[in-house]
Amino acid sequence: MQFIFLVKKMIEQTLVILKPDALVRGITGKVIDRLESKGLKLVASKMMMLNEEVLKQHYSHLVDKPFFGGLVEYMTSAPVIVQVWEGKEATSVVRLMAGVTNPRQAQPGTIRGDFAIDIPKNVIHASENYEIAKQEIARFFNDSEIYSYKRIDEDMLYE
Ligand code: FUP
Repeated sequence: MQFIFLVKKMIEQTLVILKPDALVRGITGKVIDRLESKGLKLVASKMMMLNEEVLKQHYSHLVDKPFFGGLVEYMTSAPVIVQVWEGKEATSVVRLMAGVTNPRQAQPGTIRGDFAIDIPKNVIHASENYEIAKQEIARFFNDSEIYSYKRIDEDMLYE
């Protein structure tokens, strides 16, 4: 019983944004395929246009940076797909899979390392840590928009 509780505790939900360049370049499927193949579970997904107001909240740590205007321009240049992915330590797993901010420095094998070359056009947003993930998910989704289901391979994926 205690063991099951510990395993459940490590199951996290994290926020992903497939950014405008992912949609405009038609590579959303490739990114989603990687996350699904890893064993992560898509539990919420919606397409939307972002605006400056929500970006000021989402990127509050960057509002004073000289590049913020350009970041808003890029992030509002086309729709995005906002998603919640679930899995064991999902936040750090997705961050690792995304790669570092500057795609030229991102490792090959990461999403940014394989699909992008210049900031801010780095394909994907992934929550920085679990506390931030919870805030970001609440920013974009109501509880009723986040689904619960079992993947058919879940028993094989997890110890
Ligand atoms: P990350 O957590 O990797 O998405 O990185 P940040 O939160 O630091 O940055 C958010 C976004 O701002 C990046 F994805 C791209 C953009 N950015 C720039 O345009 N210039 C910079 O110098 C840093 C970030």
